[in-house]
Amino acid sequence: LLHPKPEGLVLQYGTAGFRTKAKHLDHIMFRMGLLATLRSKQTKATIGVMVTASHNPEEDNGVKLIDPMGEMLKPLWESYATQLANAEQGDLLPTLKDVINKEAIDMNQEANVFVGKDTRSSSAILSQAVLDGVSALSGHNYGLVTTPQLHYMVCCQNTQGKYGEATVEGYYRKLSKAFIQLTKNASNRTDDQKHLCVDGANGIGALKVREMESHLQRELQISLFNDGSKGKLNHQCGADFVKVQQKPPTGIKVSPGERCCSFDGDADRIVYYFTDSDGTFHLLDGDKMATLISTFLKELLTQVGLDLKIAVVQTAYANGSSTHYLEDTMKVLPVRCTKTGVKHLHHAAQEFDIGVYFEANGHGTVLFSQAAEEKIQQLLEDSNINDKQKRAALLLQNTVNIINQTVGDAISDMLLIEAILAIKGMTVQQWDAIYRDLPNRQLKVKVSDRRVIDTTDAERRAVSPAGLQEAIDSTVKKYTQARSFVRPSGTEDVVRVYTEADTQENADALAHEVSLAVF
Ligand code: NG1
Ligand code: ZN
Repeated sequence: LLHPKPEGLVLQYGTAGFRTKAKHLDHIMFRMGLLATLRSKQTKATIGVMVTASHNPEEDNGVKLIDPMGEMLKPLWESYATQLANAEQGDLLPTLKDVINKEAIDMNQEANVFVGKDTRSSSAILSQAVLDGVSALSGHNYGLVTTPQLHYMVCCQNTQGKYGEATVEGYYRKLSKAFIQLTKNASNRTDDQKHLCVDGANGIGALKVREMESHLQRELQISLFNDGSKGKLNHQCGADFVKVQQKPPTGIKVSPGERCCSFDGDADRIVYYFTDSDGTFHLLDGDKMATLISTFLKELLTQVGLDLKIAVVQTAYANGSSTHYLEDTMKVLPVRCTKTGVKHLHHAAQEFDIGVYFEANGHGTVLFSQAAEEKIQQLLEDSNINDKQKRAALLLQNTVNIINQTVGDAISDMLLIEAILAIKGMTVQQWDAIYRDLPNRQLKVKVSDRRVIDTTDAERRAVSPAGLQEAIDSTVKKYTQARSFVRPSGTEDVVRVYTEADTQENADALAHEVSLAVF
């Protein structure tokens, strides 16, 4: 019997798909191959399966399915995934048949599944297990790719190339072309301004950034650290480490003031940072990126005179200063708050002409409605616009092209940020100074059952257990400029505590007090 399930093992398709120690995943991979085939037959489109555990340790692995337009799997199918994953060996066939019946799947329909993997040592054998499950007539194994590259290629395939060519080369060509066009608008850039330090987290992002570099015609000059040649994946490096520890990764040598960024293990997240001359570390996270990008887009829209509705989507983890800046200082920019998890942000962003969404941890992108893209195109064909408007319209068009709209993408976000800084003639220090982050703290608390905590208002308030929210409220009242919330993690067996306050000491003290209330 191929890929048997260890009896009694129960796993859940969560916000990050399935994720656990690699040794427990063989049967899951095989079954996700089967499910992807069914999803492909049902949608009559290509489906993606990505083998990765993102920012988690090298020993872990995981798997996520990608729907036809390159977006996350539909929630109903997430529940099929969980049912299929947990069916004991004898129940596997009936469970599959149940999905086929419920979804009225025509089993004669052709299927097509794209499979990709990250650089983990377990990924080769696990992606083979997926392929064993793909009984598709034409499955395609892309081998080593970043998560967003696979999302991109699934979308290209299902839009008959309208979004681009469904190859890694096609991805590099589309993004680099837009990048070169954008940076043409930046005059007199020095080599210093073109230089960027990248921490590849010893993962797939490092390999792919190397492949991409030759397409960039030295308009971006990258010093790559943690390229996988020595260090361990995500170990003391990568976007998650930098964000949570609020310090630079090991393995990176930079001078004070130098612009740096870190990818996570599958290159769908990115954070920027620099250390100033007195040694203070400055983190520019997803909120700072969302601010820079939305401000840039808003200015271009004003210049061309397009009336498009632009909004920023965040989660409760967004720094209060960023929300305050966008809503009050920028005035014009509405801000939405959703539950944690990219699918929620993506969904909310789709409600606007232009939706900029970022999680504070650096996962995010921009969505343009079809109407918005058409209006930008029409503008470019309009012979009545002046030179200034024409320039802005071209910038808008190339911005659309540089962005991977299917999902957050470290490489695409990096190119966009670099282009904006170049065009605005802005240093990383000036970008950082747009607003000052409120000191904050994130803690994990181990509890016997994290599911007793129920939340509402985009996870900003706890409705159960009784008394918890009242306890948090009265603690928060003792501090200045303070905010706090708790929620059960969707990816780890912990409760997360988040706090903000006027000083780091106070944010830490508040986090400690709130942890005790949870415990
Ligand atoms: P959980 O474990 O539910 O907090 C984490 C991240 C999410 C998202 C998911 C999926 C934080 C606080 N949470 O979710 O933003 O990235 O993992 O990978 O960073
Ligand atoms: Zn990731």
